[in-house]
Amino acid sequence: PQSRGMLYPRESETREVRSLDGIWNFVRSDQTNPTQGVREEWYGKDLSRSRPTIPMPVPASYNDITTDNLRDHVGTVWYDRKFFAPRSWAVDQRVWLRFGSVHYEAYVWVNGQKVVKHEIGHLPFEAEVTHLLNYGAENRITVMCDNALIQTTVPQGRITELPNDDGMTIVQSYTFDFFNYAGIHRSVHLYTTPKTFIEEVVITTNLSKDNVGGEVIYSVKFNGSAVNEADNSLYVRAQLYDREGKLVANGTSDEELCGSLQVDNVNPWWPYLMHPEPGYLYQLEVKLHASNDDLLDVYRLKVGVRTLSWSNATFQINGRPVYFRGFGRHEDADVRGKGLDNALMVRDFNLLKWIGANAYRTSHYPYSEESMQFADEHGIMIVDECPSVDAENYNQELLGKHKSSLEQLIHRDRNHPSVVMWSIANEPRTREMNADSYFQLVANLTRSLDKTRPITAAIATPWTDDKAGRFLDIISFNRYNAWYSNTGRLDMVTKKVVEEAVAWNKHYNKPVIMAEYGADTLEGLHLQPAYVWSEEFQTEVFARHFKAFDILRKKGWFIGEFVWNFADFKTAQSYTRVGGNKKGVFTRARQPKASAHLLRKRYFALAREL
Ligand code: GCB
Repeated sequence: PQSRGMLYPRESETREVRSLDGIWNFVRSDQTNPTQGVREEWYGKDLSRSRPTIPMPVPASYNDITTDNLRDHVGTVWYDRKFFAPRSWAVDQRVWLRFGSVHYEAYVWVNGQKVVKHEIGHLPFEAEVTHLLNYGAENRITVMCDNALIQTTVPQGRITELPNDDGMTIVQSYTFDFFNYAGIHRSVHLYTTPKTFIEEVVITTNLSKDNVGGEVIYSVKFNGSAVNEADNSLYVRAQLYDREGKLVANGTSDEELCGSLQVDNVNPWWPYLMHPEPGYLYQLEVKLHASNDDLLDVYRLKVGVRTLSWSNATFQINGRPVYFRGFGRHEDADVRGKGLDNALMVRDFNLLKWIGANAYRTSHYPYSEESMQFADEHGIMIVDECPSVDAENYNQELLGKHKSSLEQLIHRDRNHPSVVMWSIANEPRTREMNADSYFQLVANLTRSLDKTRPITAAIATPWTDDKAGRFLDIISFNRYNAWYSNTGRLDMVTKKVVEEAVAWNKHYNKPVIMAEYGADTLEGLHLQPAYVWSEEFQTEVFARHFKAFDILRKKGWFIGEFVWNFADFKTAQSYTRVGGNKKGVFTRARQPKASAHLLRKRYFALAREL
């Protein structure tokens, strides 16, 4: 795993950022001959010289772009494009190539030279390319991407060879309930840093009891040698600016490049609707200096000052108990699949705010860095989930990758005030043999990487059989009363939800969240009395859950409700899915179903009350 570097690419007086987004050339490999491209060294020349290419947008999933069945392709695909490296970049600096995410596995070449390989989607990776570029000239970047999921990938899947009408074919299957979109999903950047540069910034924050005094603790790592050999005493100047751009604190680091800034009359970071000014962010300016005071590098990042605390009964932010009004979500849209789309992202946050939500879980994988920054700005709390979904058949290799995914996730997201909890898995098979030792190791690693946030996992195993909950700080459970169990029975919801939540709490003596509940709903289908798939039914299912939640809320330890799902989304084909999973409160085009209006009333009422 890459446990260093990876700061989000930002320009400054010492850094330049260039996007490589746009239309790339694309080739799908022959499914029965997946290693052909590597054997024939397609990365050695323009892809269009080895085969016919088609245009492919970056960022986007490739699956839904064409009119043939690229959607169900299994195995490798190839991308390439050309770009110029300006002459000015040749002098006295480094150049980095950074991918926001490629799903599932990526191999990258620049000018035919191997640069980096990365496995596990939804997470960024980068490599230095300073010595591979032709400056003042054209360069070529080639990416091979493999979407195959097997028993040792995160998430797991199975590849089988089956007879079809043409002979044999490769089939990808998986149990998780969202389409395995693939490709270059997020932006590709080239960026420069000085030779000696800021490689890592880690922020933690504190508040005095009365929330008036704030503290921003920073720790910086640099890479590269000091300017002259004898000079090993670099230092950092840190300056903190408020929203208006006024300097509110500044200081100089110790020789470990650590330090802390005190902020009087601090504006703490608060969740949406918990304070008149939610999502308050300061800007931290980090300047790396040589001992002769020469300015080496500058990096700026947004900082929210807040504290988290939790016990066996509550979860608190800045000393005030929080009740989560949220959603499970997906990065999913028509045509672009899981590709980063700013229009969609901004629309989604507008809808979250319209409906009064204060949180969502990044079910079932890390979401874009851009959306994490947006959540910071808008006071939306994030339950940050790693890409482990439906884990089973626990083995060492899987454990290693699962841990790596959490390490990479925490490394990427630890500075976001919006991230208030780590979710280490969704619906793992926790009754299986070895689930206890496996999750103990995963939870221990997570805690060793970040002690400032609690750990949860969304569990669907009945509490009587579960072997993972005892390693968590907060219990999240997923349950579909009146849908997967007692289908259609609206009269069998409220009591069951109350009973199950109480049982989880009794069993583990920890705070409890209902992390998923809901019903598939085809917008425009109206059936009275309520019948499954109708808007009436979804609305009734919600109303019955609200009754349960209101009973549970009085008990103190019940700390949140998350609807499944924010919006309709694409899944693999199955006879239970009509064009995908339709449990959205919004359609895939992001328009409200009837249930959205009911949920909005509830979320705003809860916000006023708490
Ligand atoms: C679940 C899963 C989620 C599914 C959902 C459903 O329990 O966590 O990924 O989409 O149920 O609708 O079946």
